[in-house]
Amino acid sequence: MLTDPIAALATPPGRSALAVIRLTGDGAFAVAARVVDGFAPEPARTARLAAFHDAAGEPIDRGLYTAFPKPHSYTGQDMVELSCHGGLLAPTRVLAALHEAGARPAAPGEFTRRAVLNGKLDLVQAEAVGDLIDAIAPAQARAALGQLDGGLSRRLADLRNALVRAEGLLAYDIDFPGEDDGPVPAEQIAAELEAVAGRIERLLSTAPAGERLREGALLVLAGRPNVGKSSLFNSLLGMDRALVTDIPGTTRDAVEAHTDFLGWPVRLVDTAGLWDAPGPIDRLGVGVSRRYLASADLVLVCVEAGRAPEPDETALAEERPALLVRTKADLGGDPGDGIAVSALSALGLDRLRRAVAERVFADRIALGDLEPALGRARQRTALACAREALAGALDQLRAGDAVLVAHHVREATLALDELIGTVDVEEVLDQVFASFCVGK
Ligand SMILES: Nc1nc2c(ncn2[C@@H]2O[C@H](COP(=O)(O)OP(=O)(O)O)[C@@H](O)[C@H]2O)c(=O)[nH]1
Ligand SMILES: [Mg+2]
Repeated sequence: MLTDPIAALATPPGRSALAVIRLTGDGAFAVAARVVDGFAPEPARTARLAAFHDAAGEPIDRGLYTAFPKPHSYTGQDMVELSCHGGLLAPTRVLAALHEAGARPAAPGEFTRRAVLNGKLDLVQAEAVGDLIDAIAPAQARAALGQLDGGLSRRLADLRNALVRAEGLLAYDIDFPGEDDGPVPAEQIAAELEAVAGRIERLLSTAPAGERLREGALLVLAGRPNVGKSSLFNSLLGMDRALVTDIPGTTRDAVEAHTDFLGWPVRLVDTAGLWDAPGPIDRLGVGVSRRYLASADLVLVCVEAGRAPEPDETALAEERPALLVRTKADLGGDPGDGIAVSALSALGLDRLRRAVAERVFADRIALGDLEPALGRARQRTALACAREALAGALDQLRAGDAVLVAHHVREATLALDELIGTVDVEEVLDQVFASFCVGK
């Protein structure tokens, strides 16, 4: 159990009005008392103004501190939050003073990890904390908040309870075959297991949309040189990221940028295109384009308005999820059935954004904001594991081997336990918290 006192900066380093430092663990209040003048843990959860000083008594800053006696804190342990002035010096010195006073530097995600270990959050909620911090689009933040509120956790807990109930029925069947009530009919157990398997299947079906939402949909701009891909890329981002010239083949490498379309997260990629690669570097660029195209959630096939798409362009639009975009519409060419846009006049950009969002997030939009979805491979893998185990249980039920049925149901329960984090699996925790920042 992680209980020793730790301290870390909870806000990003650099020039700012304020900075927040967190301190938690056994003895956190004693550590705080060595740095904060007149420190007292009571009244709890009440901000108070105090002077902060180092071990030698040298004043560092004046700021607010709030004490959270356990278990009513983020980590479930005694905790203190100090806010001091921002900038390079004050936060670093307050933190150094806390370290000198007996707290060690926190590891990435260690505060949230302790919250999980103390039952304040489950692992799925802890992942949501990370997702909320990393969110760049409102739809991502909404999904993360729903998960933090327990939207997904409650579903998983219901599934787990149903499995434990089935385990109970099975134990009854095995242990007390001679009881008056008789063993539980196999059909009843099969019906319960099938119901759980069906619910797991439905959750699993949310994974593609959920992962696309968490990671951002991959949109790849493709088309002949000079059709205006880089210009469109820049206009959609609202800044000049990619080079634009009238020289064909200007873009050779792929340029990727995150943004949101009407609140939905996208990763927009400008590529060299697929055609006319005169030199070796251009050909490399074409190779990169192909790899991006292969993993794209949607390809924006760009063809100038007024020019009929060539057969290869039509083929590109047809062989994968794609949208036909007619560029340079300000020049007056006929856009046909594609979406007419102009990077120059911004014509059609919002229509394009809407069409893309509605297309790539159709599943998620249909599901509604409040329905939980699986956003991470870890969640998908664990549920797939539970699904396999349940399929095994149903097979054994048909074969009439109650002991093996119970074994497989237990496996399914364990997969859910690992997912929720009710069993202390060190590697799982390491994996989840590796990407966290130190103050979280
Ligand atoms: N009139 C007009 N010209 C454009 C538009 N978009 C791009 N261009 C011009 O077309 C040329 C090629 O643009 P670029 O974005 O580099 O095309 P790419 O090779 O497909 O990336 C440049 O001279 C741009 O100024 C547009 O919407 N309208
Ligand atoms: Mg270009």
